[in-house]
Amino acid sequence: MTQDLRLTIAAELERTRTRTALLTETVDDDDLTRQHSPLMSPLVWDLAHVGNQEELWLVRDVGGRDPVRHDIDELYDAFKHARRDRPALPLLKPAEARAYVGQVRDKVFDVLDRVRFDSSERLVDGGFAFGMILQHEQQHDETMLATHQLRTGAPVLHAPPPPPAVAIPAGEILIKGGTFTMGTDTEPWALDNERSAHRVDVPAFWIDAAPVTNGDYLAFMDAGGYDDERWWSERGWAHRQSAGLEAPLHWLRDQDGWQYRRFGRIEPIDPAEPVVHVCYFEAEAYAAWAGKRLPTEAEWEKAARWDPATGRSRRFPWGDDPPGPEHANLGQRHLAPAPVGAYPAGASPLGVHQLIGDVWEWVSSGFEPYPGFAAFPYREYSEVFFGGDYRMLRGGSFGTDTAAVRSTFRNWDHPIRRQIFSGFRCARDAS
Ligand code: AVJ
Ligand code: FE
Repeated sequence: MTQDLRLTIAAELERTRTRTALLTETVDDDDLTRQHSPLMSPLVWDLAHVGNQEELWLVRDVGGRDPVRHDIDELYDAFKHARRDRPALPLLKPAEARAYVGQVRDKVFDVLDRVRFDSSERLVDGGFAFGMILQHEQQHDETMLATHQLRTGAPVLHAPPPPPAVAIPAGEILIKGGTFTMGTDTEPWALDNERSAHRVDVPAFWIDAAPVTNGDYLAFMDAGGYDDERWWSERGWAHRQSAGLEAPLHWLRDQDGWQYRRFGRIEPIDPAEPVVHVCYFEAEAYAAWAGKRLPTEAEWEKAARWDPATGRSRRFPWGDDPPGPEHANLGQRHLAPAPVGAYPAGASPLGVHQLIGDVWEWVSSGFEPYPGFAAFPYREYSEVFFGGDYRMLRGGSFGTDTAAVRSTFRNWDHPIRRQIFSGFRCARDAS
């Protein structure tokens, strides 16, 4: 058992590093060190930051080893320097950063060989610290993928297109009222904000069987949705005006209509694909125009986990099995969301499709702790963000790795952000 866990962790660490390498070796040193958007770090910062977190938690804390580099912690502390200021820091050069993450990783494999998972120490129990650190790397890999999307120049990432639609999801699904279990005590690598499991009473509601598509969203645009204040919240309208929003990020207009630029390629808009790169305020305006609203976080999680046959909350919409390629579009296997209806095997028992993968889904809730929350192992992962100007995002995107998403996983961002792989689906009251 312990040996199995060791092998699983080693394989996951290797798999994750392969992805990091792909994202940081397909571009030249200039692209690694430049800033592609003030919203993002230079890629070379993400790379060394991943290594530095791994060193802090696994080499020094779990392993009790001497520092690999004792002099760079401050440079790679996300709270010390804002993203926009990071290019001006005396960062490790690309070759130094690669050597550093490699040295850290060698020590981590040594720590992994010797660690006792059955120790009473909560940090290593069930391999948690390793799971946390490989999820952290995967989270930064998704951030780096968003940086690649913002980068200009010739395409460097390649992947087969997502699978075609093979099912037609129903329009909306009724989720019966009643309590369900939200959050978890049993997911070994769940982060602090997903804990603990608690009962939540959710009145009956309707939820869209699939994310809102480009076709749906174009109808909102064609109906003048961006120019009609009625559909926007007060803050949303102010932002729409000041930012000059008129289409999702990365959409380009020419004489024939809209196209998008995706990882350096210009492509026609696929009306069957979930809309991506919209901010919370755009999602909210679309929902109002459609006579609906965004789901709450509890509604989203009930739709994703609650099994009406047993009343139990499951790990994923399709059951308790980990995500396979037949279930969901995850892990940068494709460089786009899949059309609606491409993953019938991933649907919930009630027929809600594509909750996991494709696009992160904005929900209407802010970031609040669950009852009995305890920061673990560090306050800066979640606790310092509670009550801030955030909205939650659920379900992961095509750029989220399987190790970094669960039906309990909670993501958040400012409501104006749209450089992330964000889309949404709508809900409405049943009464
Ligand atoms: C959970 C995605 C909001 O990227 O800011 C990475 C994850 N925390 N390093 C982020 C995270 C520390 C976090 N999100
Ligand atoms: Fe980080």
